[in-house]
Amino acid sequence: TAPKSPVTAAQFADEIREQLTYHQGVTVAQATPADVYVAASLAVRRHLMDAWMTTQAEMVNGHTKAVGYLSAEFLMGKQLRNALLNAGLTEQFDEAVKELGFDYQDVIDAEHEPGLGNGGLGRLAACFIDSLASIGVPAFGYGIQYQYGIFEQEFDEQGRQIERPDYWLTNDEPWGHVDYNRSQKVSFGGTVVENADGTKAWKPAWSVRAVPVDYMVPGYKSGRVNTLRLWRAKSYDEFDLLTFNKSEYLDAVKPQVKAENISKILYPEDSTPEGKALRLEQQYFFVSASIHDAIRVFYPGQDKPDLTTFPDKITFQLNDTHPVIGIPELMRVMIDEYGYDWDTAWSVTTKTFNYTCHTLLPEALEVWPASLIGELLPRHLEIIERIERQFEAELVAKGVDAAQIERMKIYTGDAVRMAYLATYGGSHVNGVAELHSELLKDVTLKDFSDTYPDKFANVTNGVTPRRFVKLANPRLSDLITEGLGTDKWLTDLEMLKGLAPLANDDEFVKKFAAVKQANKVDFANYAKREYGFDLDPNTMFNTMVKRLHEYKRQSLKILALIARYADIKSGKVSADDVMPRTVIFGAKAAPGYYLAKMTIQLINNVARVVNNDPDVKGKLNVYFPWNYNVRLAQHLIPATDLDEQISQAGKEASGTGNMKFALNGALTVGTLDGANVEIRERVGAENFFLFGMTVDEVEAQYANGYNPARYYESDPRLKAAIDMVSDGTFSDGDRNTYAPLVADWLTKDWFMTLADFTAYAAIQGEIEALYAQPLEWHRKAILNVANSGYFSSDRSIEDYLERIWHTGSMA
Ligand code: DL6
Repeated sequence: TAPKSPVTAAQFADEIREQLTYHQGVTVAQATPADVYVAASLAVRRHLMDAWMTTQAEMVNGHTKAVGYLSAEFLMGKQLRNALLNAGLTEQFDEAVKELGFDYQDVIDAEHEPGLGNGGLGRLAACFIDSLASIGVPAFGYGIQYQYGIFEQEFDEQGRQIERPDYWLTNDEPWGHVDYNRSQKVSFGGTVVENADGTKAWKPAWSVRAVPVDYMVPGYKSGRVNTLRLWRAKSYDEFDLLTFNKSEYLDAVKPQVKAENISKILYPEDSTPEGKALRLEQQYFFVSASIHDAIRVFYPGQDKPDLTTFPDKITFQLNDTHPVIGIPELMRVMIDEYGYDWDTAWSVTTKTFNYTCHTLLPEALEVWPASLIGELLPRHLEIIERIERQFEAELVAKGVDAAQIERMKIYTGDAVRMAYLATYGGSHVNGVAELHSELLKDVTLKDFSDTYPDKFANVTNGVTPRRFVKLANPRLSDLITEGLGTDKWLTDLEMLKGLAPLANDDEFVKKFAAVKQANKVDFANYAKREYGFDLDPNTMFNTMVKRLHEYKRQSLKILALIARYADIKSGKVSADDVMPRTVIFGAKAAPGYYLAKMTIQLINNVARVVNNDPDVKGKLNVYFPWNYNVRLAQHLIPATDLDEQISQAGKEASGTGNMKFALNGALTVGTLDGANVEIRERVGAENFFLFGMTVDEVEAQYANGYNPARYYESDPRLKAAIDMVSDGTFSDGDRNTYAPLVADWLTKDWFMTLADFTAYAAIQGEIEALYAQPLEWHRKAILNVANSGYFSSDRSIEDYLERIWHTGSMA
């Protein structure tokens, strides 16, 4: 059931007017699109309010355990259209806005996207809370309300990435309710003292106030509205009047700055000790506040709650290692604040937490210096030490040999390995795709899986079809509904299988092709409006969007593209024989990641040179819209013909872009990595362009001493492409600009871009031959859509419920 709300368009227009008048104090005539956006958002919130309150009450009083999704990132995307969809008010809004004299698009565009995540991990968290609410599982998302989310990306004249702060909270933000009355105190530093009775007490040196900012998470047609609670750091000593009156203005606000820095920015640069400290402060800040909040919520008004029942009230999912400090924190809370003994606290803690690992890169598994933890959280370090002693004793009792025990140390004396702490301190550990979960067991956490095999599980990621099909691709949604004769697929995505027979129905295939073409025209218009690009919708749209990282291998794509350009320039291939392609990149590089930023510069300059070269005009075009974000994804994915998922096998934990593209009818060129493996299995090997080395082949190459120069020497097209990067073609004749990148390719190439080049270049012929037969291409694209229902985040959540959380929906 949808939340009881629907009103007529005229009534909804009145509600918007009412908000404009009584909340904002402007008339319709005075209002700007941004005013209407705020008023409409507040009006939708009102419609969801009853369901929100009921959901919260039933969560506390009901018999279903709740889920607390602890995540340093929630990359939500814009809220208004999603809230309208889930409140059943989309059409009313469209008409109401028109009636008020505004352009629908202007109002939607007035919303500033909250960029509270870096990429896949944060967007997954957002998909998961959408699915939890849509399935009707009581849940909290717990995270941080960063004042500045991921940076806004710009490119300078030389094509280099410039990072600017993202002022997303500068204007009215109608979605978050700042609840000062439910704040929590979070403390840091100081010392640990021993009480007369031998118990320990932490005497912290400083504290901050964690203020919750609550966001509604409306389910689609579930009648449930869950909560995303993002913590904002405030100071208890906002302002020192005495200091100020001595004209020491900056000193007067120092405590305020120190406190507010905690929630200032997503992922502060952590190459310095100060940066590391701030990261740990952030992690502890939101986790401590969330644990205390859950106790407040589930044991209302109780001074002496029976916390042995805590794991029956809530299960905390640790989204990567960022919230793992929650394990010693719950121990501390139970022992020091509520007087439980160690064993009881340990039993509750291990039952409460579970851990999802999202990486295979060793450097992405956080390891904190023990000295830092000792300084910021001295009591926690003591608890971690004791966990280590208990752990080692347990391993000895299990007969684990000394060398393995040494390898498995959570606390080495110098450092604390958060992934190991999470694995030992929780009930389950899961990877995010089948291959990833296998590699976790066989490589990354092998010692742990050998010792605790029952802890390990897989839950393959998923994406929400509401945002990434229904909202992003209304034409395809309508066609699916027409093809299936129902719109129930939006909550039961496996129903898409019913489209498979239609891949043989030429009429349906033509309609499908028309949808794609219309989406491409839309994107071309959008790209013109937003970026000034001139995209030709009659070319193949070939997209690679994701974070810029060496393992994802944007280099492979750009080298293949340069090779194609060189073929045409040298006359080896006649431009007339080239199938026209528009290549679209989207990617942000971490501000301190030198080679990634240089790759961005290279892509931009290849785009500049190629797009201005009359020899390839209309045949090869390259565009790099800056500031890739959820909004751009929603425009670009539905318009894409060919999607690139070309990471080195064994490096991408899952990928979720791959799922969004398949669901929107793009074909994928990809390696056997992450969830590509499962996508290919499901959509059919014949409907997926596979190339490149397998995990085993990659490992064999490492073992034999990988030599990239060998590939450079043996493939003339690769050599020509790399030489073109070196010879200044893409740097106005300067041979030094990309020297570090070229040197890395030729001497190191850790992710084996060069080794996979020949296979990648070869498969382009197959791709183009198929694209030359539109009906056949679109048949395969339909089969991708039809067989991707498994990749709904609703299915991922069902898997978590069954394999990890052991709870269900309230419905
Ligand atoms: O699980 C969500 C997402 C996966 O789809 C990506 O494959 C994976 O790279 C990403 N992981 C992270 C964590 N850090 N690293 N590296 O962002 O998670």
